[in-house]
Amino acid sequence: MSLGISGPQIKFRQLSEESGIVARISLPECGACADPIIVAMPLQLIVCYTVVQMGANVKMKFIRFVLGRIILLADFLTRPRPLIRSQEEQTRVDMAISGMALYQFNACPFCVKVRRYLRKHSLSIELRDAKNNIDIKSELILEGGKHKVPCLRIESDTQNVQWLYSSDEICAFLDSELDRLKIV
Ligand SMILES: N[C@@H](CCC(=O)N[C@@H](CS)C(=O)NCC(=O)O)C(=O)O
Repeated sequence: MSLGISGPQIKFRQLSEESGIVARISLPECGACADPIIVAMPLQLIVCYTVVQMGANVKMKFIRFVLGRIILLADFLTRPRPLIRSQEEQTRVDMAISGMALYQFNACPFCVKVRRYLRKHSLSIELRDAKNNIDIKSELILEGGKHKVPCLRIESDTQNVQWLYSSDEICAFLDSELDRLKIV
Protein backbone atom coordinates (compact mmCIF):
# COMPACT_ATOMS: atom_id res chain seq x y z
CA MET A 1 0.00 0.00 0.00
CA SER A 2 1.36 3.45 -0.88
CA LEU A 3 0.27 6.89 0.32
CA GLY A 4 0.44 9.76 -2.16
CA ILE A 5 0.95 12.49 0.40
CA SER A 6 3.52 15.23 0.28
CA GLY A 7 6.73 14.75 2.18
CA PRO A 8 8.27 11.32 2.43
CA GLN A 9 6.59 8.66 0.31
CA ILE A 10 5.65 5.71 2.46
CA LYS A 11 5.02 2.19 1.21
CA PHE A 12 3.83 -0.38 3.68
CA ARG A 13 4.60 -4.00 3.28
CA GLN A 14 5.03 -7.14 5.28
CA LEU A 15 8.63 -8.25 4.86
CA SER A 16 8.30 -11.48 6.74
CA GLU A 17 6.17 -13.08 9.42
CA GLU A 18 8.62 -12.04 12.13
CA SER A 19 9.25 -8.44 11.14
CA GLY A 20 5.56 -7.50 10.88
CA ILE A 21 4.61 -4.39 8.98
CA VAL A 22 7.48 -2.15 7.90
CA ALA A 23 7.47 1.14 6.13
CA ARG A 24 9.60 1.78 3.10
CA ILE A 25 10.25 5.53 3.17
CA SER A 26 11.66 7.62 0.34
CA LEU A 27 12.69 10.93 1.85
CA PRO A 28 12.71 13.97 -0.48
CA GLU A 29 16.33 14.63 0.52
CA CYS A 30 17.37 11.29 -0.84
CA GLY A 31 15.27 11.60 -4.01
CA ALA A 32 18.39 11.02 -6.11
CA CYS A 33 19.23 7.86 -4.23
CA ALA A 34 17.79 4.75 -5.78
CA ASP A 35 17.97 2.72 -2.59
CA PRO A 36 14.88 3.01 -0.45
CA ILE A 37 15.31 3.49 3.25
CA ILE A 38 13.64 0.58 4.98
CA VAL A 39 12.50 1.41 8.47
CA ALA A 40 10.62 -0.89 10.72
CA MET A 41 8.06 1.09 12.70
CA PRO A 42 5.10 0.12 14.78
CA LEU A 43 1.83 0.42 12.88
CA GLN A 44 0.48 2.98 15.39
CA LEU A 45 3.38 5.32 14.62
CA ILE A 46 2.79 4.98 10.91
CA VAL A 47 -0.89 5.84 11.38
CA CYS A 48 -0.04 8.89 13.56
CA TYR A 49 2.48 10.14 11.02
CA THR A 50 0.00 9.73 8.17
CA VAL A 51 -2.74 11.64 10.01
CA VAL A 52 -0.34 14.52 10.81
CA GLN A 53 0.83 14.67 7.17
CA MET A 54 -2.75 14.71 5.87
CA GLY A 55 -3.64 17.52 8.30
CA ALA A 56 -0.62 19.51 7.11
CA ASN A 57 -1.71 18.95 3.50
CA VAL A 58 -5.23 20.26 4.13
CA LYS A 59 -3.80 23.28 5.99
CA MET A 60 -1.39 24.07 3.11
CA LYS A 61 -4.20 23.78 0.57
CA PHE A 62 -6.31 26.20 2.61
CA ILE A 63 -3.44 28.70 2.98
CA ARG A 64 -2.73 28.48 -0.76
CA PHE A 65 -6.43 29.02 -1.52
CA VAL A 66 -6.63 32.13 0.70
CA LEU A 67 -3.37 33.56 -0.72
CA GLY A 68 -4.67 32.94 -4.24
CA ARG A 69 -7.89 34.90 -3.52
CA ILE A 70 -5.83 37.78 -2.04
CA ILE A 71 -3.65 37.88 -5.18
CA LEU A 72 -6.72 37.90 -7.44
CA LEU A 73 -8.39 40.66 -5.42
CA ALA A 74 -5.22 42.79 -5.37
CA ASP A 75 -4.90 42.27 -9.13
CA PHE A 76 -8.51 43.24 -9.72
CA LEU A 77 -8.20 46.42 -7.64
CA THR A 78 -4.98 47.58 -9.31
CA ARG A 79 -5.44 46.36 -12.88
CA PRO A 80 -3.56 48.43 -15.47
CA ARG A 81 -5.56 50.31 -18.10
CA PRO A 82 -5.43 48.68 -21.53
CA LEU A 83 -3.51 50.61 -24.14
CA ILE A 84 -5.64 52.11 -26.90
CA ARG A 85 -4.15 51.86 -30.38
CA SER A 86 -5.40 52.93 -33.76
CA GLN A 87 -7.57 50.33 -35.46
CA GLU A 88 -4.84 49.65 -38.00
CA GLU A 89 -2.14 49.12 -35.37
CA GLN A 90 -4.37 46.90 -33.24
CA THR A 91 -5.12 44.74 -36.29
CA ARG A 92 -1.39 44.29 -36.92
CA VAL A 93 -0.85 43.32 -33.29
CA ASP A 94 -3.82 40.92 -33.32
CA MET A 95 -2.43 39.21 -36.41
CA ALA A 96 1.05 38.89 -34.87
CA ILE A 97 -0.29 37.20 -31.76
CA SER A 98 -2.99 35.10 -33.41
CA GLY A 99 -0.96 31.88 -33.10
CA MET A 100 -0.22 32.30 -29.40
CA ALA A 101 -1.89 30.77 -26.34
CA LEU A 102 -1.01 31.18 -22.66
CA TYR A 103 -1.11 28.07 -20.47
CA GLN A 104 -1.77 29.26 -16.96
CA PHE A 105 -3.37 28.88 -13.53
CA ASN A 106 -5.96 31.37 -12.37
CA ALA A 107 -4.35 32.30 -9.05
CA CYS A 108 -0.66 31.79 -9.80
CA PRO A 109 1.22 35.06 -9.15
CA PHE A 110 3.52 34.57 -12.15
CA CYS A 111 0.47 34.04 -14.38
CA VAL A 112 -1.19 37.13 -12.92
CA LYS A 113 1.98 39.06 -13.81
CA VAL A 114 1.78 37.92 -17.45
CA ARG A 115 -2.00 38.52 -17.63
CA ARG A 116 -1.43 42.08 -16.36
CA TYR A 117 1.19 42.54 -19.09
CA LEU A 118 -1.27 41.30 -21.72
CA ARG A 119 -3.98 43.63 -20.45
CA LYS A 120 -1.64 46.65 -20.27
CA HIS A 121 -0.49 46.09 -23.86
CA SER A 122 -3.95 45.12 -25.15
CA LEU A 123 -2.83 41.71 -26.29
CA SER A 124 -5.78 39.35 -26.52
CA ILE A 125 -3.94 36.05 -26.29
CA GLU A 126 -6.08 32.98 -25.60
CA LEU A 127 -5.81 31.80 -21.97
CA ARG A 128 -5.76 28.04 -21.35
CA ASP A 129 -6.44 26.65 -17.86
CA ALA A 130 -3.67 24.12 -17.20
CA LYS A 131 -4.89 23.37 -13.67
CA ASN A 132 -8.52 22.32 -14.03
CA ASN A 133 -8.66 21.26 -17.67
CA ILE A 134 -7.12 17.79 -17.93
CA ASP A 135 -6.71 17.94 -21.74
CA ILE A 136 -4.87 21.26 -21.57
CA LYS A 137 -2.73 20.04 -18.67
CA SER A 138 -1.72 16.91 -20.63
CA GLU A 139 -1.00 18.97 -23.73
CA LEU A 140 1.33 21.21 -21.71
CA ILE A 141 3.19 18.26 -20.19
CA LEU A 142 3.43 16.17 -23.35
CA GLU A 143 4.17 18.89 -25.89
CA GLY A 144 5.72 21.62 -23.75
CA GLY A 145 7.77 19.23 -21.63
CA LYS A 146 6.72 20.12 -18.06
CA HIS A 147 3.75 21.12 -15.93
CA LYS A 148 4.93 24.63 -15.16
CA VAL A 149 3.03 27.84 -15.74
CA PRO A 150 2.92 30.39 -17.20
CA CYS A 151 3.91 28.94 -20.56
CA LEU A 152 3.38 30.64 -23.91
CA ARG A 153 2.66 28.41 -26.89
CA ILE A 154 3.81 30.15 -30.04
CA GLU A 155 2.66 28.63 -33.30
CA SER A 156 4.26 30.26 -36.33
CA ASP A 157 2.82 27.54 -38.56
CA THR A 158 1.65 24.01 -37.80
CA GLN A 159 5.19 22.68 -38.32
CA ASN A 160 6.79 25.21 -36.02
CA VAL A 161 5.58 25.36 -32.43
CA GLN A 162 7.61 26.86 -29.58
CA TRP A 163 6.87 26.55 -25.87
CA LEU A 164 8.19 29.42 -23.80
CA TYR A 165 8.29 28.98 -20.01
CA SER A 166 8.90 31.65 -17.33
CA SER A 167 6.99 34.91 -16.86
CA ASP A 168 10.07 37.09 -17.41
CA GLU A 169 10.94 35.39 -20.68
CA ILE A 170 7.34 35.58 -21.91
CA CYS A 171 7.13 39.33 -21.21
CA ALA A 172 10.56 39.90 -22.80
CA PHE A 173 9.51 37.91 -25.88
CA LEU A 174 6.27 39.90 -26.24
CA ASP A 175 8.25 43.13 -25.78
CA SER A 176 10.52 42.12 -28.62
CA GLU A 177 7.52 41.19 -30.80
CA LEU A 178 5.96 44.61 -30.24
CA ASP A 179 9.35 46.17 -30.93
CA ARG A 180 9.58 44.23 -34.15
CA LEU A 181 6.20 45.61 -35.19
CA LYS A 182 7.42 49.08 -34.13
CA ILE A 183 4.44 49.31 -31.84
CA VAL A 184 4.28 50.20 -28.13
N1 LIG B 1 10.09 31.48 -12.34
C1 LIG B 1 8.87 30.97 -12.89
C2 LIG B 1 8.03 30.38 -11.77
C3 LIG B 1 6.79 29.64 -12.25
C4 LIG B 1 6.16 28.76 -11.17
O1 LIG B 1 6.76 28.49 -10.12
N2 LIG B 1 4.95 28.32 -11.41
C5 LIG B 1 4.26 27.41 -10.50
C6 LIG B 1 2.86 27.95 -10.20
S1 LIG B 1 2.91 29.47 -9.32
C7 LIG B 1 4.04 26.06 -11.18
O2 LIG B 1 3.89 25.99 -12.37
N3 LIG B 1 4.08 24.97 -10.42
C8 LIG B 1 3.88 23.65 -10.97
C9 LIG B 1 2.69 22.95 -10.44
O3 LIG B 1 2.01 23.52 -9.59
O4 LIG B 1 2.41 21.84 -10.89
C10 LIG B 1 8.16 32.11 -13.63
O5 LIG B 1 8.49 33.28 -13.42
O6 LIG B 1 7.29 31.82 -14.46
